[in-house]
Amino acid sequence: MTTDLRSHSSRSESIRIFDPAKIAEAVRDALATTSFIDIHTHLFAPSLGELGLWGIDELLTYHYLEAELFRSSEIAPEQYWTLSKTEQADLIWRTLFVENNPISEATRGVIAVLHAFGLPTDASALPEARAFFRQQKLESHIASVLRMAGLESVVMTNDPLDPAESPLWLRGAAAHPQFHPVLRLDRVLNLWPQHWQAVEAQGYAVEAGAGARSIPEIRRFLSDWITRMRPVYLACSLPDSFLYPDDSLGGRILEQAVLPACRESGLPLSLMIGVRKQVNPRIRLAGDAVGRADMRAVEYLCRDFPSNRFLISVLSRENQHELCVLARKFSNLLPFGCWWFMNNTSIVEEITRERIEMLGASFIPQHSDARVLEQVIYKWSNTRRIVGPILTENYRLLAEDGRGVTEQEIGRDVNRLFRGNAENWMRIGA
Ligand code: RAT
Ligand code: ZN
Repeated sequence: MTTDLRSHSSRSESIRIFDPAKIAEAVRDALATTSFIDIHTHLFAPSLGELGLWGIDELLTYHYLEAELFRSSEIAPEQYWTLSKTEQADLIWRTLFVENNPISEATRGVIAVLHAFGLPTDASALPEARAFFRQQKLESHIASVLRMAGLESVVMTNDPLDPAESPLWLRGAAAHPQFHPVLRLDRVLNLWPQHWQAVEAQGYAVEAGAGARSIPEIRRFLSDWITRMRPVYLACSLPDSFLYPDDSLGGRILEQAVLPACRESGLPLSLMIGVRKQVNPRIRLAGDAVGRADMRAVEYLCRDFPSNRFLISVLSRENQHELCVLARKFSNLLPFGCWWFMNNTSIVEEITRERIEMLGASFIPQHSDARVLEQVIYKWSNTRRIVGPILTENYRLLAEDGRGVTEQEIGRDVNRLFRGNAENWMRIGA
């Protein structure tokens, strides 16, 4: 009996599908049954304690929603920041979910999360949602959220110079099989003058100018943190004005300390390029904007450092096509995700189509950037919903051009896009 079933399923797997409706079904199935790896989030393993955000009030005070609040409420940012978390969440709920329809991507996400837990979604939903989240025990809640999101694991963002985070690592935070660390270097690469003393305080002989004496010490700092954290990659977000080659302080630290550390450890470097920090500091985390970057910096890095591997995401829509072209030139470049202001249905659709057409399955279509645990539920359901029709369309065209696709081949692509490329590049699961 078992043998019959197996031979039946292997027969159906090798059947080439030409019918668009059947292709769509097979794609939906592959997307629904593959556990993804979320390669960039701001979530934290339970051993990192209070840093991990979850629950309805955190969902409502997400900075994407705070930005929207100030467009629909008279409240001044200065006054908003004096409110308690609950008062802030109440105000955002009233403004964006009661007095307005939650039709933006970020507001719709909160509705999708409530719905996924079987909670009411109408104007009076907030008290019941709060009661529900109060009852959850974190460890089991994490497991069920990841299951609901169809995720095998998530990649964190870990800052060795964050005064709230670094002591936890120095004391030996426990690893968690579903939360992979990442050594995030924004303070080292972009903000050295403000943070070099924190490196010095950890026992490294560095100085403000990051001169020749400091470089080996920065390398020692990186290598110690790589040993301590066991990150799956090193990372930095960069402004639209990022240049390479560049004789600035950050440019020297990148070239002389960070890139050698990556080569030595065999880890990729993730560069997220195009953020214009704090164009409106009054709204804090929501106050960053976007600018078009000069992609020649990426080109020269990939060309000059063929033994380094670069995971690249760009924030400007205008840079997306150039990124695909560069990925066709350099196999040490892996485009990933539709980052932040790119993570909207219409733009994800456009970018993903373009990437498949230019790169096949040799990229990572999405990451969630979740800051609040339950966000992975809506962000990954959005991704599956958007990517399904795009893959279907590509297989339909392929069938029209003369080659049907098998279920197995569809599964192979979905697996490569949403976990295989990550596993290979980051040695996750190795
Ligand atoms: O999308 C975001 O939440 C941004 O605020 C940033 O955190 C960005 O994703 C980053 O990692 O710098
Ligand atoms: Zn992020």
